[in-house]
Amino acid sequence: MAAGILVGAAALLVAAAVPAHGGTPGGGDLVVGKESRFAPVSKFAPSEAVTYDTKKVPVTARIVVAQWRNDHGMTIRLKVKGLQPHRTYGSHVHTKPCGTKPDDSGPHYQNRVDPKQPSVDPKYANPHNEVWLDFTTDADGDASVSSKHHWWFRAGEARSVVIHDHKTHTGAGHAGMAGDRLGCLTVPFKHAAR
Ligand SMILES: [Cu+2]
Repeated sequence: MAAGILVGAAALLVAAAVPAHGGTPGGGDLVVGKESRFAPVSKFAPSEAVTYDTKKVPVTARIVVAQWRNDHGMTIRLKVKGLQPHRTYGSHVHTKPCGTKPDDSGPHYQNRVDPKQPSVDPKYANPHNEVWLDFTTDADGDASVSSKHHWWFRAGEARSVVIHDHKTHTGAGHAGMAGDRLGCLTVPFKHAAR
């Protein structure tokens, strides 16, 4: 019974994340929609979202990630519910699936890959060459953010969305850094325009 209620609530979230009548961010076709409730590492199953800090990303919180294909390329949207209120978090698309350790999700996905890793060069570590989804929550701890790109992911190289402790830095030497990895959702992003 509890599971049924959960499924119902989850369906509502996806409906909220995916506007009806094609009113998508940038328009186009929804190609990926994934949602989950955060689970602590001790109960983490690879299909779920994981929290590494149950104070800043409570197990009651939810996450929805969607990817659209559209005329200009793709749009990625992140929605969260029930995080800490009035708080700014950093967030990005990462290259590996979530795991029991925060670093398991690997570095950020980059369209043009910085030959020097870890990448802290603003020429590569910026919101146009990577997918940044930083957000600030409202009084309920909810937020929604989207990011548009004129390129598509390479096959198998975009695997998760990570939530970080603070807003993403942009300056030379620390561009792309956003503090501790607080939570993560493994997402089966699509890699080709067709
Ligand atoms: Cu990140």
